[in-house]
Amino acid sequence: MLKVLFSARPKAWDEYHAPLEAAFAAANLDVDLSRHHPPGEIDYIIFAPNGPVTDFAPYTRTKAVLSLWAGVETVVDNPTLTQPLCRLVDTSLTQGMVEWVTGHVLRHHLGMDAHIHGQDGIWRDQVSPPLATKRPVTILGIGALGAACGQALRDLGFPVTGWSRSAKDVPGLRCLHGDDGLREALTGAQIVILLLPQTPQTAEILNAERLALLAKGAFVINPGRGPLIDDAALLQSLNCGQIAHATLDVFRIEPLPADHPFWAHPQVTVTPHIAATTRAETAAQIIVDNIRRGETGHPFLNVVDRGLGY
Ligand code: NDP
Ligand code: OXD
Repeated sequence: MLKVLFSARPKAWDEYHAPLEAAFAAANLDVDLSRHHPPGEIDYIIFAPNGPVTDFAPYTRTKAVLSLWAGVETVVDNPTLTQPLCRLVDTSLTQGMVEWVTGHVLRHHLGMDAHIHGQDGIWRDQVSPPLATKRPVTILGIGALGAACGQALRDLGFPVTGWSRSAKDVPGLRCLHGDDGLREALTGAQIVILLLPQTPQTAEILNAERLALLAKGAFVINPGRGPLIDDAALLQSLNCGQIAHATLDVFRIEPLPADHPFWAHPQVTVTPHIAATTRAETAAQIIVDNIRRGETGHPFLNVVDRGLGY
């Protein structure tokens, strides 16, 4: 019998316990799933960064650590972690991100705030936004989430440019990579979406110099990670009108402290790291499928490259 440790918040156990047991049964895997196995007996760890396991050294027979999160920046550098680390790539997470990103893009594209906040009895001039085809969108990071968001926006008519570390070909998107590609991707963009992982290479990738490349009055949407943006440079760009609005879901410190200038800024929308949520039903199947792969001699899916940090 396999021993699988569930290391996440107690609330997550309530959500995941039954779907995991059902998925193990459906995969014909004989598993003892618990939050309390002795470390030296554990075959797999289902892991969230806010769970109890922080030192992997005692888990001597563990074959893989399976993250419930897509972002792994808090664990990827852990020197005690020698086992393969798999990040989560999940259809529900992707769909959730597509819906959140599309919603916020359309809000800014259509200028919805003017009407939502303008219910004051005044029939204003009928100002039409440009069609989506005239609104260039750039997505930094075209992996599992960025590529899906890019394709959804392309299907709505937006011309979408995607930027990545390595050369990629995502159907329907103009794909650029590398330093020159970044400059080209940002120049004249009217909406920029950040879906990069947090690594030393992506820290403050959206800085003052790069914010200045965007079209005047551009919108910034960040569901990636807080440190991708130079916060001071963003505030300055908002105050001078270079950036019209920033919708931010992720921050250097979470929860975002109550006195942080983002909360009070009229051109900033803060959402509490809810852009995409891992859903137990689908995530359990993905995790169990990876364990089944490990047990049948197949390579694990979505193994993190520790050198690259994602
Ligand atoms: P992936 O690993 O699938 O994709 C990452 C993308 O970023 C790839 O295109 C990759 O390039 C690119 N990239 C990485 N490093 C660099 C670099 N130095 N320069 C240029 N491009 C780079 O990740 P996901 O799409 O699954 O997730 C992206 C991030 O979204 C997560 O790391 C997490 O931080 C965040 N997230 C946020 C959530 C929320 O609710 N707010 C929910 C889930 C995830 P290449 O293709 O060449 O490898
Ligand atoms: C994740 C997240 O990385 O929720 O999964 O941000």
